[in-house]
Amino acid sequence: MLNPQEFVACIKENGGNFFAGVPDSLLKELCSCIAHTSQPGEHVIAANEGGAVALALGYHLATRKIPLVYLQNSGLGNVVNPLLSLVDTDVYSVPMLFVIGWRGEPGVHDEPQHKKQGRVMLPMLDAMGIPFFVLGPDLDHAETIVKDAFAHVRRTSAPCALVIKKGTFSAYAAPQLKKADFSLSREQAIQQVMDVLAEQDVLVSTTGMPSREVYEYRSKRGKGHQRDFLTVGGMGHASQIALGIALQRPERAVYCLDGDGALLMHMGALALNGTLRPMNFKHIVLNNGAHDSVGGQPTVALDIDILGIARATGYARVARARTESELRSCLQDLKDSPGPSLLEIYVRCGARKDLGRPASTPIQNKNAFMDFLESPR
Ligand SMILES: Cc1ncc(C[n+]2csc(CCOP(=O)(O)OP(=O)(O)O)c2C)c(N)n1
Repeated sequence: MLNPQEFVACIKENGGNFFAGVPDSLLKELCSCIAHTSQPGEHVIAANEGGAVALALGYHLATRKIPLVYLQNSGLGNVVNPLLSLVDTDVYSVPMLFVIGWRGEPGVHDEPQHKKQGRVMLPMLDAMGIPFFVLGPDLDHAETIVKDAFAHVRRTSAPCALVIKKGTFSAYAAPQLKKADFSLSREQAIQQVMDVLAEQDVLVSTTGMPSREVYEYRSKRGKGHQRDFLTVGGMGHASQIALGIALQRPERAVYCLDGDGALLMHMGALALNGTLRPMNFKHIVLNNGAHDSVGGQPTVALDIDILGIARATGYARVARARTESELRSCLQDLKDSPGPSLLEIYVRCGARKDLGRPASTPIQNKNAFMDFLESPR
């Protein structure tokens, strides 16, 4: 296994002193080492992976140095546009090193949303003309690879990627970051929300653990999964899926359960939700100030005024809940009043160790959801 500290030291020895990215569970140990060992201004957790590429580009323009961009391969799609239309040798020819977590590697068990991306990642890098080195737990010459990768980036003034297999990095003992200590857990908040939904209401839940918590609570209540669309991939797009449904089915209340990391990832969605004014659209943001599902790396969401942004983009009602009783009254109001509405719930980080994963397939879930949407009120 690679020691994250030695790996980061090696990156720095080769001249890599700026890191931007979106965290990944497979790169969790590396991410916490980068966060812990970087000085202010040397590391930015970006809103999305395309933004990380842009930050890296800006860093290079200002310093002539080589930045490092880290991401889960799910984020490759977000990277493609700035990469091909700015960073590429046909355009500005910008040197940068990518570190990409390989979810869905063929032959390694993973969730359905990672399978296709896992299969096509190396061909995608090939098609984009990005040379790559694959790093796994058995590797004993990572230092040479990092050196070669930097040399290549320098020589060509173009990107190069290090693709990281599952289990490559050993544990990094980071000092515990101070986390917000809210009284509600995300799972409690989700259950409270689901308890107040009417029979015909539908729910679109965001990527990561929130969707797993939704699925498990429905299973526990034995009511089937037809009311829920789980946004298992496409992080940041849950509210636009909900908007797409809400606009077509104005007679049904459509709830979107969002995460703060996901909200930040494609925040432009708020402007559409507010401006198109679907009265049946109810947006709930579970704000723990972190990418909890992939290791708890911080977001800036507790430092910004999400309600103010929603209000400014045209949401009809906004509210915030921090406790169970505040949530009870906010949910009643959300239910009774026309939207578009946004309810922000402050929740603490953490999930149950034994949290399950959906037992049915995405296609089974989709079909049940569509049939349910068609059923008469
Ligand atoms: C485009 C993309 N980038 C990164 C990921 C990896 N990922 C899955 S869940 C998650 C964190 C989500 O954070 P948030 O929305 O705040 O919800 P929380 O887990 O904190 O409840 C990340 C980064 C992904 N699935 N897709």
